Amino acid sequence: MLTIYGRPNSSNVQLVMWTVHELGLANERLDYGYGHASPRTPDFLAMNPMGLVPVLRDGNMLMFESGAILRYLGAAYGDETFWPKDPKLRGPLDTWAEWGKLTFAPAVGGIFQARVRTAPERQDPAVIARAEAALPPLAHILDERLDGRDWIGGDDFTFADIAVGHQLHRYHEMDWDRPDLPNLSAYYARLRTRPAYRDHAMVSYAALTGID
Ligand SMILES: N[C@@H](CCC(=O)N[C@@H](CS)C(=O)NCC(=O)O)C(=O)O
Repeated sequence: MLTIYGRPNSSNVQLVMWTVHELGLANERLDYGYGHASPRTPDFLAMNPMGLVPVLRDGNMLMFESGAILRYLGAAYGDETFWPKDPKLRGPLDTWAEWGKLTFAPAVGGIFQARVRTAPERQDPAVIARAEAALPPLAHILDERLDGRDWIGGDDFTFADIAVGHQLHRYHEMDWDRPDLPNLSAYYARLRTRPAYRDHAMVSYAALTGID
């Protein structure tokens, strides 16, 4: 039994919960983080000194950092398609997983922070404009990657789709000037056919609106 500590409206918790359910793993999720139990108590800090969610417990093992958790779950429980053992097959997928987590997700997060989390009276048009300028070039890169491919790697759904796709709900739901990108739209439609995505990555962020 896996235990995941983290609130369901955290995008990083969503990444982990989507993975766990995509792989069909027995789990329990405990509500920690903003609006829930504090992740800054000594007990929680002993699990993650950053005081952030998600944290994963698998038996006696503890992990934080959602990207590392995704890779652990893939290596421990994924099949050859989801997590290829051959480094030459996994390397290109991991390239996109890293890009999704370290480049694309922060750019989505920039708009999310500026437009959603920041209360209207504290929103700064210059910050919003900068955030909205940063994302379209990355979305075009993703759209090109998806040209002729159903999934990030090609024909099969893999861990890379989770690292890239977990932010696409916010990408499509936020009120911003989204570019018209047909491959990306079709990819998002494909993601939405997956029950684990619908249940764990398409979570309302209403409770985060205007909190900063
Ligand atoms: N790099 C970390 C970032 C974790 C992170 O920033 N978590 C946020 C939620 S997405 C958090 O814990 N916020 C404070 C809180 O909810 O109390 C990861 O990928 O796991």
